[in-house]
Amino acid sequence: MDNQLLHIAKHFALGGKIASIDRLGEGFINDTLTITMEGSSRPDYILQRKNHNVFPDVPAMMDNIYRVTNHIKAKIVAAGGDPMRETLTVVPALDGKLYHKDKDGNFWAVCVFIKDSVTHDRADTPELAYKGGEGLGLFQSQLADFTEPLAETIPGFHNIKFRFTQWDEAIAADAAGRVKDLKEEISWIESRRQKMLDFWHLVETGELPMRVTHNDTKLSNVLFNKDDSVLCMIDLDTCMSSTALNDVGDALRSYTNTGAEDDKDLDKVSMNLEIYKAYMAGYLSKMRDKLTPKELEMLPFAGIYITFEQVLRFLMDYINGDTYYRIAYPEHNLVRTRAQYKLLTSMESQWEEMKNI
Ligand code: GN1
Ligand code: MG
Repeated sequence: MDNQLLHIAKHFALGGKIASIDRLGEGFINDTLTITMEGSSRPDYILQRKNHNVFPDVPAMMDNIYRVTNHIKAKIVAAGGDPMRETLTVVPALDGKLYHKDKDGNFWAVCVFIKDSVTHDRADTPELAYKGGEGLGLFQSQLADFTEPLAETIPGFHNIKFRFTQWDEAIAADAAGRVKDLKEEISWIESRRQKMLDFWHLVETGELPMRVTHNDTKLSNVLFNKDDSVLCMIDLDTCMSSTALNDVGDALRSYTNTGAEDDKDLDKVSMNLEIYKAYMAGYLSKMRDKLTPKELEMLPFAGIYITFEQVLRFLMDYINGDTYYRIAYPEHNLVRTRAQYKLLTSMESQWEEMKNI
């Protein structure tokens, strides 16, 4: 076992002797490991190095997660559920903080590993999409009465006005000298600028209310029991205040895609309307009575908005010289941009159908 990792893990209130620390998955942002205690046959905790380039204020992020999960726990207890299973549990450090800062300035955090659970990478069936929608709907509904302010851990995360400010700076700086070769891709962004800003205006004026949102709602962030019933939303790093529609949009962006986020074969990429329909039904089964008429009216636009934002973010990172997203090969962010743009145009071409649903 890596001694450095062991040293870090020992700062947390784990109650026992650590048997092993192993790598888990490959997120774009954080490094994730599991901790298995002596006497256990399966992992007991998740240990994560939080990327403090992405999350400038890790203590505030952990404080958000702690307060939100405690609010959810109270709801679960009131409903007779299991508060250690049906939401995340933050494990504090021995000094009482919700994180540990190591000698290199890295931030680490621990939460309980929820056993006998599964995640899915792809919504291959409408049934699974429905359940994913239920997962998000449940999360948002448990937090619908959470009124304390949350820290904005990534400033302007799904705020397109702010993204356009970053975008204009990126184009002007042209840090990687790539702008000259991206005329077509840049026009995809510019031709939709006003429409996207108009949507965000509804948030700024309060016509679309602020709620507690998850902000990274892909299917792999929904945890299921082994029988595929929904447990809870995981990966709460980006949990903050925003419009509920951003969460739905980000889910639709990932669930409905018939291809991969970074598919090189654009013929494989499109929006699956059946999956769209099922996700919405699952989400609305938990949230319909909580949403305002304006939220319901604007809901069909949610996928278009967030998919557009993702095109912009991938392309902007490519223009910046790949400083944000982890890439597997030099053109990766450009491939991602094109694949997400294909998805966006597929959504746009099915706009009437989405509205009718
Ligand atoms: C990032 O690392 P991951 O997959 O949890 C990103 C999301 C993007 C996603 C694209 C904090 O999430 O916003 O939609 O990549 N998270 C952050 O795959 O920027
Ligand atoms: Mg994430």
